[in-house]
Amino acid sequence: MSKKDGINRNKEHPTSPDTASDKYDGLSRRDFMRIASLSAAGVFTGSLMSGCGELWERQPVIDVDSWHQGVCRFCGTGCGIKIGMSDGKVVDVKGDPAAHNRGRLCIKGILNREILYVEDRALYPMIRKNGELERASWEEAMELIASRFSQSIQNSGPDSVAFYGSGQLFTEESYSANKLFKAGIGTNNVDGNPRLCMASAAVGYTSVFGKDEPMGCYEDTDHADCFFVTGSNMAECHPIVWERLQDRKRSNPDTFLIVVDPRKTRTAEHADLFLQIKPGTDVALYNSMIYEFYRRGLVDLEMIEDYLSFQSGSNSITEEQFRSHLEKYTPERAASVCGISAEQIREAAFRFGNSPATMSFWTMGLNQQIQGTAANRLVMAMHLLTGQIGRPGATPFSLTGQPNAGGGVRDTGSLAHALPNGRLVANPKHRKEMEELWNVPEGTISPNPGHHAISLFQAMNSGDVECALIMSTNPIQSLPNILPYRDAMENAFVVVADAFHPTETTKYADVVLPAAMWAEKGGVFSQSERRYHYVPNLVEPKGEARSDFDIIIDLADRLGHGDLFPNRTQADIWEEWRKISAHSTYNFEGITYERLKNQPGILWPCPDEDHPGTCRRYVPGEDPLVKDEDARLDFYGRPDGRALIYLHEQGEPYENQNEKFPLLLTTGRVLEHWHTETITRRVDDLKNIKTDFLEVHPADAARYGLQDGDDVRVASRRGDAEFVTRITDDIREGLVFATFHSAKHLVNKVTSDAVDPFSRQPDYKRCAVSIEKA
Ligand SMILES: Nc1nc2c(c(=O)[nH]1)N[C@H]1C(S)=C(S)[C@@H](COP(=O)(O)OP(=O)(O)OC[C@H]3O[C@@H](n4cnc5c(=O)[nH]c(N)nc54)[C@H](O)[C@@H]3O)O[C@H]1N2
Ligand SMILES: Nc1nc2c(c(=O)[nH]1)N[C@H]1C(S)=C(S)[C@@H](COP(=O)(O)OP(=O)(O)OC[C@H]3O[C@@H](n4cnc5c(=O)[nH]c(N)nc54)[C@H](O)[C@@H]3O)O[C@H]1N2
Ligand code: SF4
Ligand SMILES: [Mo]
Repeated sequence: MSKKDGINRNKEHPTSPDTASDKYDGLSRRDFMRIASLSAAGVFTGSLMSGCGELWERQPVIDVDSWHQGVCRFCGTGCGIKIGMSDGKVVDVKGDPAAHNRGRLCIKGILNREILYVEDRALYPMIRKNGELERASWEEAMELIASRFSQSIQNSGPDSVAFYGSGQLFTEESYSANKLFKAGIGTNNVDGNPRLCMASAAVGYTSVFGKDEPMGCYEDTDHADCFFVTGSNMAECHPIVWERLQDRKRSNPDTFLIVVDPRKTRTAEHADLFLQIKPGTDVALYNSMIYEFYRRGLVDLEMIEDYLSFQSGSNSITEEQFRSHLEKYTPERAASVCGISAEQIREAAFRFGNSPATMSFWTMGLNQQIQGTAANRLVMAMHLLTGQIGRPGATPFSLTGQPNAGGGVRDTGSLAHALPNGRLVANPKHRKEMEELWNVPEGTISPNPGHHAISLFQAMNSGDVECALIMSTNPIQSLPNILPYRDAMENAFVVVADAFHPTETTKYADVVLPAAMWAEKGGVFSQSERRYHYVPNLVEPKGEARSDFDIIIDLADRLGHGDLFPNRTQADIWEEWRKISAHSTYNFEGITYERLKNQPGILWPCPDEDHPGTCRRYVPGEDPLVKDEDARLDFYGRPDGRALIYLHEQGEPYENQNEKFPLLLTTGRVLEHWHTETITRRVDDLKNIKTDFLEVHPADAARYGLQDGDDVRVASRRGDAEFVTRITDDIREGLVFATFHSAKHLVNKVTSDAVDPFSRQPDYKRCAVSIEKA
C-alpha cells in the first residue's frame, strides 16, 4: 500500500513518531500516529501518563477507490467515520468531519480498519461431540439448535429457552430476536449485556421522566459552564466526547470541571475540583449537595412548583418531607461517609447550582453499584431541583457504553421486563398494544417478566433454562462471579454466535456459530445522544460466517415462526420498526434507511421525513412531541407532566470488609482495549498494551510487602485471580483496581454478582478482597 509523504501534523501539538512513548512503539512505526494529546494545557508531552487521551490520524492512503460513510464499531460515543475501500478491502479509516466528532477519532476508531483482518476469526459452525468442538455444516448446526430448542419448548414450556444478546448487535438484529422470543416462542427470557451496563440509567430515566434515554445531546457540551463528571473515566472510555468537553474548556477557560471518582483517573487529572470519594458513597454525596442547594437558595422554585413531584418508594411525599430527610446529609456528615472534606462538597454544590449551565456525565461508576438506580435518580434530581435542565448546556447526560445499547436494546425493549418503546411486560395494556402491532393473537406475549442476566445464568445452572442462544457477547468473562456460570454453560445447551473463537464463552459452548462482524454486515446503531446512524456492509464475511440477523431469521423459520418476518431483509425490519415507533413517544418514523445512508445520523424524536431530528427532548420549540408550547418544559412521558424527585438514603455495602478481606476491589477499563479483548488483543498494535495489572496504593503495598511488578493474588469470598502489582497513589488507600479486559487474569472470578434491587444491574465497582504476594 502506498503512502503519502507529508504527514498532516498538527502545528499546535507538534509530534512525530519518535516522540510517542514506548507504549505505542508498535504504532508509531506503522502508518498512523498520535496527532494531539487531548488536553494537558494543549501541549503534547509525549507521555501517556500526562493524563491525556489522544487523537489519532493515519497517514493518508492514496490508493482509495471509494469512500463510505460509517460509524466506529466501538464505544457509545458513536463517532462518524469515513471508510476507504480498494479492491474489496477496507484500506483506510478516518474521522468524518461532518459528524458530531468533527473528524476526530481515538486509537480504537483508527483501528476499525485492522480489526477486519486479524487472526482467530470463527470461520465455520462447530458442534460439541464427545466433549470436543468439531466442524459442522450450517444445516447440521441449525437443525440441531432448532430440534433442541423445540424439544425444550415442547417438554418444559417456552420459559425453558432464552436469548442473551448485546448492545453490539444492530437494532434490526436485537429487534428481531426480541420479536422471535416474545411474540413467537412466547417467553420473555430475552436479556443481554446492557443489563450489566445501562440498566440503572434506564430505570433512572424511566422512573424520573417516564421515558428512557437522555434528553440532551453532545452539542450541550459546547454551552456548559460547569461539568459534573461522576463515575465516568471519559478521557479513556468516551475520548471524543471528552475532547469536545476540552474544546469547551479551551474556548471558555472559566469552565469548571468537577470529577467524582475513587481513582485519580486520566479524567480526574483535569478536574478543577476532584472529589475522591469512597466507592459506593454517591448517594450520601448527592443528598448533601441537594442539602446545600436548599441552604444556599440555589433551588429553582418555579421548577418545584410547576414541574416536580416528590416520591419515596412507591408513595408520594411532600417537599417538606423530602427536605427534612436531607437534614441527615449536612456536608460535615456526608464528608465522613464519603471520605472527602465538607468544604469540597460545599464547593461542588455551589458550582453545580450557581453556574449558568451545568452538564453532568456519568457511566459505570454510578450504574454498576447496588445503589445504581438511586445514584442515577439523585443526579437527575440535582438538575431538576436547580433548574439545570432543558437549556443549552444544562442537562443530566448518561453516557452509553456500547455502540448500540440504547437504540438496539433499551428502545426495542430487548430486556426481560420490557417491550418496545418503554412498554412493560407486566402491563396488560402494553402487551395488548404490542400484540396488535406485531399482529399476533391476544395472549401471545407472556405476562411474566423473564430472567435478567444474572438470574438467567443462575436458571441455566439450576436447569430451569435448558437452552440459550448467546449473541455478540462474552459472558463467561464479563459476568460478575463467573465461576458458577461456567457450570451453567455445562448444564444447559448453549449456542454462541461470535466473530472469534476461542473466547471464554465459546470454549464452553455446545454449538459455535461464526458471526459476520462490523462492515461484513450493515445495520443501524444508536449512540448516547439518541442518534441513529448507519453502518454499511462493505466487505464479505470471513469464511462461512453469517450475520446475526440471518441466524435469527433462519432459527425463526426452523421453529415455525417465519411468518413473524414476512419480508426477509433488514431493510424491511427497519421499515416495520420505524412505523411501530410512531405509536410511542420514541417516534422516529421519519428516520429512513435512505436518510441514514446520506447523513451522519439523526436524533429522535423525528416523526416525519422532513423533520431534522431533535437535540433537546421535552423542550418546547425543539421537541416535536411537546404539546404545551407555552410551557417551560413538558415532561410528557409522565401522566401529569411532572418529573419525580426520589428520596434515597445512603445504604450499607452488601458485603463487609473484615480481617480476612480488608480491602475493596474496583474494576474498569483502559483506553486502548475493548472489554474482553477478543478484538483488541488480536490487533498487532495493541498486543503489548498491558491489562494484567492490579493498582495498589503505596501504603497498602507496604502493608502487604508488595513491590512494583510483583505477582499478586487478589481474593474474595468467591474466587481469586493473579495480577502484576502496579503501585500508584492515584488510587485511594484501601482500594485496589484491575481491568476486566484480560482473559488470562479473569477479575470476574473475584467480583460479586450482587445486584441493584430496581435495575438488577450487578455491582462491579466494590467488593471486599485480600491481596498477597503470589
Ligand atoms: N477504551 C474503552 N472504552 C470503552 C469501553 C472499553 O471497554 N474500553 N467500554 C464501553 C462501555 S460498554 C462502557 S459501559 C463504558 C464505561 O465507561 P466508564 O464508566 O467511564 O468506565 P469504567 O472504567 O468502567 O468506570 C468509570 C469510573 O467509575 C469509577 N468508580 C468506581 N466506583 C465508583 C463509585 O462508587 N462512585 C463513582 N462516582 N465512581 C466510581 C471508576 O474508578 C472509574 O474510573 O466505556 C465504553 N468505552
Ligand atoms: N469486572 C467488570 N466486568 C464487567 C464490567 C466492568 O466494568 N467490570 N463492565 C460490564 C459492561 S458495562 C459490559 S458492556 C460488558 C461487556 O461484556 P461483553 O459483551 O461480554 O464483552 P465483549 O468483549 O464486547 O463481547 C462481545 C463479543 O462479541 C463478539 N463479536 C464482535 N462482533 C460481533 C458480531 O457482530 N456478532 C457476533 N455474534 N459477535 C461479535 C466479540 O468477539 C466478543 O466475544 O462487561 C461487563 N463486565
Ligand atoms: S471515541 Fe468511541 S466511537 Fe469514537 S473513535 Fe473512539 S472508540 Fe470509536
Ligand atoms: Mo458497558
